[in-house]
Amino acid sequence: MSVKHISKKNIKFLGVSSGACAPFSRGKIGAEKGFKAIKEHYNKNVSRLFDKKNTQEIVSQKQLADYIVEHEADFFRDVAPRGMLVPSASNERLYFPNTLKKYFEKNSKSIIRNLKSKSKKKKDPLKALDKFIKDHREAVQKTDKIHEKPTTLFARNIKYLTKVCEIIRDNVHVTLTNKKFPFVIAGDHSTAAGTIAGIKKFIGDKKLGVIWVDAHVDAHSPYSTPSGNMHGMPVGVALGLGITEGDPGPNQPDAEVVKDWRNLCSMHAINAEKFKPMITKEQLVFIGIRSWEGQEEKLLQDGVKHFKMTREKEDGIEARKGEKYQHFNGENDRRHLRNHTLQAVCEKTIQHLKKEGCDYLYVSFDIDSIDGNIVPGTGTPVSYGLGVDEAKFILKQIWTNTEVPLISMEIVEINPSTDVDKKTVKVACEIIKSLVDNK
Ligand SMILES: [Mn+2]
Repeated sequence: MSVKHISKKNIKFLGVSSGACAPFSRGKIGAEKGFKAIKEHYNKNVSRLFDKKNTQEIVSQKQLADYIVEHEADFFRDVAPRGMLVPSASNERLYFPNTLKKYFEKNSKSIIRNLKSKSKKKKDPLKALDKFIKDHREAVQKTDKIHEKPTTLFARNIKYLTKVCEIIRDNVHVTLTNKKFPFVIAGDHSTAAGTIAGIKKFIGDKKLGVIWVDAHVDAHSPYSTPSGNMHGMPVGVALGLGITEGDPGPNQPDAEVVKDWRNLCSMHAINAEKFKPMITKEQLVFIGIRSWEGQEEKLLQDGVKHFKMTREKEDGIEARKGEKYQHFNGENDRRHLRNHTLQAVCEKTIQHLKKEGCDYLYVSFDIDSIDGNIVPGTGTPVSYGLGVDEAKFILKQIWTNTEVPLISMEIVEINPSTDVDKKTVKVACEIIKSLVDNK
């Protein structure tokens, strides 16, 4: 289907009401409320952006909990009902959030029943599970070196995250088939893997250019992750890291994780004979990045086009003392004039993807690309970020560009539970409105 049928005049908002990837970590659960908060804001305001026809909640909190029961209950079965602390791969203690704790308290009997019926072959499934959980925990506590830890933690919750991403993929695909423009509003960034898969499923062999506006690079895989958090991996999924050639990193995930990872990375083309990633690194541009880890640095050095926030003279957006943005002042403010105007950043981005033969663009906008002082309501706020007007400018340039058609957009990581005076929700609404008014 020709993309000219996908008009931005015909937007469909797809809401993912969950912190899909790490609902067990502190704060992350708040991402579930992001979509609802945005909707609420508009319903209360004169300009009502969302109506029933063009808005659909595609992943709910209840679904998320159901998937956990279905796929990950063995790990959390005895931990959740008592609200204990769960060990994480980085050896920190993560708190079991109240919402899910309550769910498990209410449903612990049916969870156990479920597990029993699933483990008919085993004589005493609960005993086996107890042992598994005990071994697992002790192993975590024994060591602080990542590659000696239980390998299942290299891709936490990957099984049900795959489920969530499949739902997103199918909804994005259907939306495009119905000649509508999918505008995804999601919790944590892990969902972008599902969106890209849906677009890819729709466009087939055509090339998708991905513009990743974010403080982070999000290009880990189970082979390189320091935390096991899947929200640090959506770019890694799109690139098929660890499946395609090259050194994927120091971790040694076990066979099951490897299989799950391959499934996730193949979501766009399940029955393909040979694995082909959703995109190659030439089809990717980062804007606004200022936080990454080992293996991700290699990817950047390896020629992936990027505009980082920087205080040095190099190919980046230089962090600047902004008169408009009052949060930066005093002795520690080292922002200078930017090397490139934002206009040039946008032009270079689009020209690069055009030159690489991209037929369509998708922009994945993480609200944490904006300075952490302006948007506290996000999972991992980072300072020295974009201003609101700068973010709006960048997105508008991409949105209105006539070089390569934009086929979908995603906005993520709005977390009202850590927000201050609804600052972040308001910024997100302002951004969405500025684009939608600019069809
Ligand atoms: Mn991100």
